Amino acid sequence: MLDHEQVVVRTGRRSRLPVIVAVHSTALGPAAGGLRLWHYPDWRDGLTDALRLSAAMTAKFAVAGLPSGGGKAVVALPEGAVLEPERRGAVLEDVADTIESLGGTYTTGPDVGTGPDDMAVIGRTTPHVFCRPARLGGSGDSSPHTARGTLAALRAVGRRLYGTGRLDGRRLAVAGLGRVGAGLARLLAAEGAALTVTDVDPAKRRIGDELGADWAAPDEIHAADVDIVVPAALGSFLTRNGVAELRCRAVVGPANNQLATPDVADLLHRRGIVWVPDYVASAGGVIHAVSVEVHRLAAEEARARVDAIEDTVSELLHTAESRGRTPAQAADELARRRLDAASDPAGPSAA
Ligand code: PPY
Repeated sequence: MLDHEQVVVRTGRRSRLPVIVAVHSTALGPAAGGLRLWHYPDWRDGLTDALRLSAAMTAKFAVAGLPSGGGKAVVALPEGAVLEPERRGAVLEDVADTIESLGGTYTTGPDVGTGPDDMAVIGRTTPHVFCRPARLGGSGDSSPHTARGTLAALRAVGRRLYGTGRLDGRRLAVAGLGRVGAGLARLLAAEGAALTVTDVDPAKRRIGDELGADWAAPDEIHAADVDIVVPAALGSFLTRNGVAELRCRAVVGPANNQLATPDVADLLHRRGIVWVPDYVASAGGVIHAVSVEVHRLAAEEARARVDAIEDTVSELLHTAESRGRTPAQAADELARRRLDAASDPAGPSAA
């Protein structure tokens, strides 16, 4: 069964590339979610990604308590394809046309492979775009806020496991040094955490050196001897086999779609490893963008909403424990309750 409200797949008029927009749910409000410009073996893999990522956005907003729905856009690039600036512009205009044709049902934003400058290009065609550079009236790069929100989630887990939200002296392994991962690693290093880091791009080693971090191989970092593993790269970081090799007490990070299969959440729980659902830990970016651009909050108030991820995670961990649930189940149930309340003809109640 298709549980998405709308999925658009088009060949871009200019780029001839597959442009995919998945609107999972608008039950809580107009859908939002980033544009992923990434390589896939087949465009259908991009479609699968868009379907999963947009559903995660619905849950992300529901748990964050924001009146937005879940969507995602994917442009599936063939493996090895390199987009020169002109072609990139054509791709972005194709995406912008598709978004504009949806009339506000879906607003895009940055995701893997895109950033504020790309949002500026899209903004020339459609107003339905978040995170344009500040000089153009947008809220700018969302990645520092995603990093900050993940730090808040880490504090909640630290408090739960070690009785303090301070992370100095804790050992953390950060897998992925893209915009969010590197930003988060910097925040953690500044606080005095001992870091092990990696990235598929060996050039990122420089960042690790700068932070005094150990370097691990990308396919081994999950098994690092640390307190908390932080997935900050592409999805499916946690596989069934990988869970057996973990030596940490918690896995908390900003990457979307961390679990290769949903049952991995139960395996983690059985091993006594705390897993904070990715869509909870990674919500800082959208929380900031929507708070500033839709709700017109001042920077300080938007930051406070991002920091409130710490309370959300604390409550989820508490609920999970008191009801004998995994944090994943507790978060899914909270999202479900809020979505059901919004679709209830009697009107939303305080779910
Ligand atoms: C995500 O949180 O996964 C996103 O899609 C990023 C994002 C950030 C800001 C606005 C819209 C989407």
